[in-house]
Amino acid sequence: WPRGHGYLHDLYNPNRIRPPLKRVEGKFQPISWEQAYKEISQKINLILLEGGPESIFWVNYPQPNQAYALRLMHSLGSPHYFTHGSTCFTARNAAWNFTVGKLPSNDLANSRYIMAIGRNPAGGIDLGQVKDIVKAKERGAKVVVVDPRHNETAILADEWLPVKPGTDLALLLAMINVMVDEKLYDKEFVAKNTVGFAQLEDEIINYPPQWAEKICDIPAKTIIRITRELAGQKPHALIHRGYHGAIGAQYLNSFQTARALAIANALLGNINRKGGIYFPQSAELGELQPAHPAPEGPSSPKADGTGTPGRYPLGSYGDGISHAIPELALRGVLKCGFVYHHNPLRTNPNPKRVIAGYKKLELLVVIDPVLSETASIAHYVLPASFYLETDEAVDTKHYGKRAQVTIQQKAVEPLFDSRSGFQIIVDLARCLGVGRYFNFTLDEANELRLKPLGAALKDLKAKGVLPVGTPWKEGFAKLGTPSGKVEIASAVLENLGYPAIPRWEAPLVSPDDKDPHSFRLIHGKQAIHTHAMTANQPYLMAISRRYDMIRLLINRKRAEKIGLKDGDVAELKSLVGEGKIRVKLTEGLHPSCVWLPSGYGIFSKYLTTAYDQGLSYNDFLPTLFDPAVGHAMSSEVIVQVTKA
Ligand SMILES: Nc1nc2c(c(=O)[nH]1)N[C@H]1C(S)=C(S)[C@@H](COP(=O)(O)OP(=O)(O)OC[C@H]3O[C@@H](n4cnc5c(=O)[nH]c(N)nc54)[C@H](O)[C@@H]3O)O[C@H]1N2
Ligand SMILES: Nc1nc2c(c(=O)[nH]1)N[C@H]1C(S)=C(S)[C@@H](COP(=O)(O)OP(=O)(O)OC[C@H]3O[C@@H](n4cnc5c(=O)[nH]c(N)nc54)[C@H](O)[C@@H]3O)O[C@H]1N2
Ligand SMILES: [Mo]
Repeated sequence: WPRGHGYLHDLYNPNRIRPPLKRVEGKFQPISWEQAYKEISQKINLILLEGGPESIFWVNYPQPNQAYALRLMHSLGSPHYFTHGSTCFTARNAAWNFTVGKLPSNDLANSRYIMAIGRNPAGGIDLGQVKDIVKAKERGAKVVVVDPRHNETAILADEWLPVKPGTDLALLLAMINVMVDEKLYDKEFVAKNTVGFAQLEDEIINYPPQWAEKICDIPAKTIIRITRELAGQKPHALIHRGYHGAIGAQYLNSFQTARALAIANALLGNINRKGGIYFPQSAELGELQPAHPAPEGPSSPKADGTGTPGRYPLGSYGDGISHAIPELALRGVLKCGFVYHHNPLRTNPNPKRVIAGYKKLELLVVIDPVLSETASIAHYVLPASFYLETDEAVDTKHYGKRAQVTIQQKAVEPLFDSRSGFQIIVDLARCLGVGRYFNFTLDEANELRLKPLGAALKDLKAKGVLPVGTPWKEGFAKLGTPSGKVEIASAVLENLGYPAIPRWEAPLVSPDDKDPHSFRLIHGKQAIHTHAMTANQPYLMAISRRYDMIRLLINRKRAEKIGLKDGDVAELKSLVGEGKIRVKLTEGLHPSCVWLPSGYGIFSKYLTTAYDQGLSYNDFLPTLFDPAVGHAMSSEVIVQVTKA
């Protein structure tokens, strides 16, 4: 709710950019659209001669027009289209892909037992999921939350297990151990629909609950009891498939943790079952070709190493590793970039390094409604119209039981001189001499996208959202894995040199038990803010202040040991950053960590409401790449906490 209301008001945010801007000797000057396009394409033509098409990239938080951004890069011959994925979800996606072939959803409403491990739908909001959890509870379901912090979902839960951060893998391995040892798993499902169970039986004996207790801080008897309860409700029981926290992109062991989580679900026989984990109905949008032939595409691999054997074999080629962009820029591999609906200077790890990298670019074009941190160092800033002012490409939503097709339509005429993302992509293509790949209007493209779905553009425009395809049906069908079954043991992983069965792997770094000032720095969403982009919204910032939300959470006992009282200012130091922030003492946090809300720490001086309020976890985080997936490992950071 507040996020929707607050974001709505951003339409009139006084910090919005009016005309396109060009940076001249450190100062922004207005420039016309046509002049900006002309200068940008001239620079790109020079860069193309010098560095070839591979030196150009586009990075965005995907929007409905992402297919056109990719098409623009491909029409120039560049493989370098990136999303934010490596800072969000790539470890989780990779694990589900290797285990069941794709990312599933959770049938929360019909579940009898819900376990959420490092996933907080009431804070990292998904309102539909919160409603479904409440529905399940009203029908008598039990909800267990595993989180180092007593999060917003824990308020709805029957039980909170304060796990030691970075060690959920031990908990999950022990739960699997109990399921196998006590034969609590779904024998028929396992026999028919999985491969590798015998190997799991052999290896899982290494991980009894008594072993896990010492690592993850959850008592063995609790692990045994929870596992029995969960399995007692199978197949209408589930462990949430996860998003960002714990298994998304946080730890060295996030991929193994997500694999163990997927396998624990499969042992419950809940794959594509009511009240379990299910495969949402998909709706494939239509193609522009043959009416509008696709560009040939790039001939070189992605420079970040995704899709290249031996580099990041489990990485996502489609998303790329976007937080590698600054490194590739520093090495001169990337020379020119477009940043759209994304703010890597604030949302990537290690801002000093990110700034150095993005500043090294010969040309940086940022497309955003405001002067974000990234926009503030760009050569050109193109004012993107806000979603309320924009007609966009049709899109699909397929994480529910019925696929949906959606359309974004403007509610008001664009304010100032802003343009839609789609328009900007088409304009850029024209100026760069690849306009032939964009010889269509938005409506024509939308008609083609809708064609195979049997929905008419006219109806979609009237309704905004239409259900398409067939409704979900319960039951196991052949999966997209090599065996067509759930891969408890994965031969592909083994061939790539990774364990076929999840194996215990410690986090990359751990706090020093003997040092009272040493903590792991973890983070999470607050329900009223979106990433770093809503801190500048005056109403939302007013809520943050009124409810005193810009604070570092610290375990009460540990705070007292280092002389910190509630409301004191603490100083935080890591290998790469330092900063000061007021602390809030709590019993609701595991003693080994401190917890920072992820929405603050804005340092663009153009964002006048949010500027210099609070800190961001990225300030403390070194530039890291998980060796298999390439994700940012955003909680592998130790900070020294002292009274300021
Ligand atoms: N500090 C911090 N870092 C994070 C996170 C965090 O919460 N805090 N979360 C992590 C996760 S889970 C994710 S998914 C990523 C997200 O990473 P980002 O996508 O970089 O995050 P946002 O803060 O949402 O930045 C979005 C940018 O889009 C702009 N924008 C907003 N509306 C529009 C629009 O209509 N059109 C255009 N063109 N631009 C628009 C905003 O002004 C802002 O500059 O960050 C990761 N890193
Ligand atoms: N309000 C709000 N909602 C959002 C977003 C937003 O920016 N703001 N962004 C959307 C996006 S892009 C995303 S990715 C999702 C993210 O949704 P979630 O993944 O649910 O959100 P997070 O807050 O990143 O992480 C969830 C929880 O993981 C906990 N955690 C941290 N470390 C560990 C650990 O080692 N083990 C365990 N078990 N828990 C741990 C944190 O304390 C936190 O409560 O939210 C989406 N919804
Ligand atoms: Mo995310």
